[in-house]
Amino acid sequence: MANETVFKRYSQNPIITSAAVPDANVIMNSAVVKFKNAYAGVFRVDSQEMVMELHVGFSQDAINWDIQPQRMKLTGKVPKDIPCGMGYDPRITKIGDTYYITWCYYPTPGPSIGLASTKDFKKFTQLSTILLPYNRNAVLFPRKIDGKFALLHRPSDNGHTPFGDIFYATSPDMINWGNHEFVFGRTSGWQMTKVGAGPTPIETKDGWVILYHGVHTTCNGFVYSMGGAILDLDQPWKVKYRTKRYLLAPTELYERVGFVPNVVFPTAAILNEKTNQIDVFYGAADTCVCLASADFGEVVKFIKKNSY
Ligand code: BMA
Repeated sequence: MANETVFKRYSQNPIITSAAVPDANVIMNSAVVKFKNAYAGVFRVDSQEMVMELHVGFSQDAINWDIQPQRMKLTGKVPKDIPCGMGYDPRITKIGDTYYITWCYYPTPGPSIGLASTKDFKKFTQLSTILLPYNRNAVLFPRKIDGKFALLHRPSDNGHTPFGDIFYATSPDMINWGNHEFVFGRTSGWQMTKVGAGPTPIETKDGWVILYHGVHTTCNGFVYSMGGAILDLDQPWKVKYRTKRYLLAPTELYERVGFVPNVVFPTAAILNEKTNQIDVFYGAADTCVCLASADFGEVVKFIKKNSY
């Protein structure tokens, strides 16, 4: 296909459309992980009322998904007056035997980041609202760094934010977050306007490999593409490499045409440790979920070779 780098699109894309849930308007930016001997996920389902909801789903092969028709149920510290299971752009990170979900929602007048945990994808416990307005996306690292939980996040504003940079924060207990460090910001070209973290960082001997979205502003609006970076293992706010070329940009019809045109928005990655293949799940045109795959070694090489 045109404009491909090391990532090749799945020939049967999109893998999930609004047909997967009754009354869905779109199903897009969603989080999936390995779970037992199969896969589980939390999906962003925007309803036909144009309300953003989270739904749980399961799959045997990570391609064919059964997504529950009802919203995800949360117990725990769910803010009063917020319909349970509302929100968007979830990420899932496994730490030990627990899966943590971070997502954006509105317990206040502005976008904030919620945190919930589950062990079985049946019972979800909300732990807290971990980042106050205005913040639109956050993803946890899969282990403690220097004795603390860690995440990447992206401060925002209340609208279609015309800026956005990636920050690092830590917590002793998953509830109280601070020690913010700037990681990297917008530069030029496909990432000239804003950047935001995507799937859970992957630990390698070279550092934490991250995939992120970058936004270009055209006379016709924003264009969202995917890039990659490698962050220092012990001090992840130190950027070792970062792609100057994109890894994947809206090119196919399902990426260029949809509810919001020209969007490739990566939110999950599954690395097969036997084959070293990485599968990236991304929202396309704010309409559907797509898959692109690569040899992970080639991704690391690409990031190093095409770095600023
Ligand atoms: C961002 C988020 C994403 C969306 C993207 C493109 O600000 O709202 O959910 O995919 O815009 O519309």
